[in-house]
Amino acid sequence: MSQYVKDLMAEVKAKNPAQPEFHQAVEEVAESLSLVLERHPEYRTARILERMIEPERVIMFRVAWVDDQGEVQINRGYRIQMNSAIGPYKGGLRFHPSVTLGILKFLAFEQVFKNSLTTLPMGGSKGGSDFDPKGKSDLKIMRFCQAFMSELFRHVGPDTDVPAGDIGVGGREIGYLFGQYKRLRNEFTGVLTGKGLNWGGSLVRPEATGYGCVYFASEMLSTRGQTLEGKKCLVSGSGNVAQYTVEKILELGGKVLTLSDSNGCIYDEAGIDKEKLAYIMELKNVRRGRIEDYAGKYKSAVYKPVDPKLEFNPLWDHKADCAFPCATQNEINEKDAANLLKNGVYCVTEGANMPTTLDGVRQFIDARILYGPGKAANAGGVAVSGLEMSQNSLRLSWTRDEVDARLRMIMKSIHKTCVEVSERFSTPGNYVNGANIGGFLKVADAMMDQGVV
Ligand code: NDP
Ligand code: 2IT
Repeated sequence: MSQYVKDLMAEVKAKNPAQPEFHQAVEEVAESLSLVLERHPEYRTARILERMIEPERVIMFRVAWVDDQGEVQINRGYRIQMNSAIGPYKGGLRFHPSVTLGILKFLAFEQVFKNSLTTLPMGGSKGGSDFDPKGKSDLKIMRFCQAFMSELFRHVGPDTDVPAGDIGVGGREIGYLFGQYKRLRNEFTGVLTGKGLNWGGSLVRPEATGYGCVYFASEMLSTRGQTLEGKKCLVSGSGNVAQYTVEKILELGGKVLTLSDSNGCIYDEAGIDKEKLAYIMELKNVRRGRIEDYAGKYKSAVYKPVDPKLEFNPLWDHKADCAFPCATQNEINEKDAANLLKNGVYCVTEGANMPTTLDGVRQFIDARILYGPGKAANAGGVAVSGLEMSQNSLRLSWTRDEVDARLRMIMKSIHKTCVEVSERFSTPGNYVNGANIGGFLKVADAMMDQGVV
């Protein structure tokens, strides 16, 4: 670690105590950027990175609401407007009990680089709440969303900040949030993305993160003359990103062996085929059930509940070629990374944001496997959100094929940027440096042009 990175990290930790995920995200980026800052002292003089780690604005608010039993509930709401150098703030909302300021700051920081990589004009933000939607009735969810938007509406808008979904926020929540925004503003505008298809949403947005992630994996494999055909794949999670990752892997001829949720994971040696995926989609999106039920229905599958005493996740301990972490941050630790490598996995493509710890990342890089970090590999979701914004502005909608073709082109272009930038500044094939530096340069140059703000 260079002295510059050491000093920066000491300051970040002192200034932002108890935000370990934010420290982790900054450290990974700062290590990559030390390569650029040596060659471009002008960025250091202008203190670009120091400015980028300080959010432009943090909004934190009380969300008080009455549940369907008439009880008063209080949650905390947030929006972190991180950087608007290249466009209006853009990023998802997460509803999960683990949400804290530090988690959302790491996500907003990652979003700035990711959005820059998409080639579209979007700044970076993230928001959400410690509200837990699990097991709650539609009425409770609606009441919470309305209360949340009753404060958020003053801070967002189609040219200011455009939220979307993330963990715990899907089509249903976006609908309730949009309804409340429209009521308060008396305006029908593209203030959120991930909207329903008959009220301004874009085709392929629900599929975009998962599909994009698999397109990115295909691009990485093609550098070794390979495709996904016949590859054994481990996928984690079973929500939006995991489901469409599985769908696209199957379409390209791969075999999917695993899935998970926060209670446990399943391993299906016969493979999760299209019919089983349809069952999972119904289980998770309609009945909102648990992945454990899968093993009850399909006898070829084994279920393992989460065991807090285990130092590794058994999902990553199977022989395979490719891994797609699609659940949450830090789901691949040092031991999991070692297990993946031991089991022959040589292509890891991150659908989730920062699913690998710093130790895990270092192992993948040292082993020179194909490792696509989240800010590059999962950018397809926000990219199609950007396309939804364009369609809303034009007041027209593109066909499924048109949006999918643009998504493919964007993922190809992100891959190309990662490869070219890694060759220019570091070791060819180091997608971590490629994504961090590639995402940084566009934002840094815009900040240089716009003066000290
Ligand atoms: P969903 O809420 O649809 O699904 C999340 C999945 O991850 C569920 O299976 C959930 O299990 C599991 N999960 C969530 N938190 C934990 C936890 N603390 N421990 C174990 N498992 C957990 O969210 P998405 O699929 O949208 O998001 C998944 C990941 O992808 C996140 O990292 C998100 O930031 C990232 N992402 C999402 C994008 C999008 O467009 N939606 C775009 C880019 C990245 P359970 O059912 O038990 O809650
Ligand atoms: O992490 C992400 O990129 C998202 N949750 C999607 C953000 C968006 O604005 O579509």
